[in-house]
Amino acid sequence: MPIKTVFEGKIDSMQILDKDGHADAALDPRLPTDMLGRMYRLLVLGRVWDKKSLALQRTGRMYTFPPLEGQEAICVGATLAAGPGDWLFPTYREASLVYYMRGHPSFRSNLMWMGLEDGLLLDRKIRCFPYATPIATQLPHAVGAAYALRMKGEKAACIAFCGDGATSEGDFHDALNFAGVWNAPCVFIVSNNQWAISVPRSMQTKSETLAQKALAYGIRGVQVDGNDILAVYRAVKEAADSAREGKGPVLIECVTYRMGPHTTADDPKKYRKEDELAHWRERDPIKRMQAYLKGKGAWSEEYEKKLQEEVAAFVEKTVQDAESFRPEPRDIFRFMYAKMPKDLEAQMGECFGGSSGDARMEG
Ligand SMILES: Cc1ncc(C[n+]2csc(CCOP(=O)(O)OP(=O)(O)O)c2C)c(N)n1
Repeated sequence: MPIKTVFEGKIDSMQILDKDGHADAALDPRLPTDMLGRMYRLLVLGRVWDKKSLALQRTGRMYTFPPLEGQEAICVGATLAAGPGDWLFPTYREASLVYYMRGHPSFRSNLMWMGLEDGLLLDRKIRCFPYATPIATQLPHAVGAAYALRMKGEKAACIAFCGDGATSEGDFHDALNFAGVWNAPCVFIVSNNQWAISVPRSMQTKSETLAQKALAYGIRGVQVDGNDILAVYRAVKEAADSAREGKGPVLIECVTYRMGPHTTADDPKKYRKEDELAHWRERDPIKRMQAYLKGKGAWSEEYEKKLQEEVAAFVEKTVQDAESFRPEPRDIFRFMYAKMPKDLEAQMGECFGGSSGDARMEG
């Protein structure tokens, strides 16, 4: 039998802004200055909020928290690229920033990390799913939701985030397979931050890229520089537009680096080298966007000073609002069921007197 090639795959990689903030003129989406300013503010806000949360955790005012430092460009770029009707499925790491960008009150995101369920009471209108801690479980949910959107005739896509470690989970592969077979309007964003807690990317898979995992499921895969917000924005916009048009799912691998610990319970000094961190610090997504803006005459020391002050005040207010929030004790009972069983209602009556009404998580 003659031998013939039955499949050949290739993965393209895109970078628009290099590490010094120089843009590739052919690829630059040439976004209006107000949009670039919005992007930059959100990147800075992400960093400032993250550092504040770390400080709160270290001083006992917040529980375990997963820092985002270094990965801000992915969720900011992707969320700005999403259409208003699209649904977003973040992980624990980018959830606060994604929810805020979609209209969830920022203090509620702080509540999430203060152990209060109230933080995850998301208004359906913002079209975001509550994040799930079990790795990769949001991916089949996103594909199911994408399929449902199409069945309902809504021209919208689902945009689901996961990490490099998640690509070793069965749920990741189930999701890609279903997305391919159903041609579901779903965009998968893999934030390849090089580490899954203490497990390096090299121990995760022998594949040269994570984007190529898409090819096995018959869907398009692309790699972008995840510290380059313009590349992320452009790739996600193109992918979501084409998914909405019925052209199928896309997987986007965003190459980045987790600059901080996995969570506040982790100490990365135990398993990774300082020079690795230094290499990535030079590729910081915020520094390069700042250099790009400066090159366009849209950044100055004065602008930065004002922005830092505004963002710091915003984050302070977010903390104050979260710390002055008082949860409703009855919610211990009310969050569990859509309709409260009689025995639970009786127990609640014993604790607080009176009757319950139904749970608050309706609609
Ligand atoms: C199903 C499952 N297995 C194990 C864990 C424990 N765990 C929490 S975070 C994590 C690493 C995830 O790494 P990655 O997907 O690369 O995302 P990152 O945390 O780097 O953003 C693991 C193994 C979990 N939460 N869920």
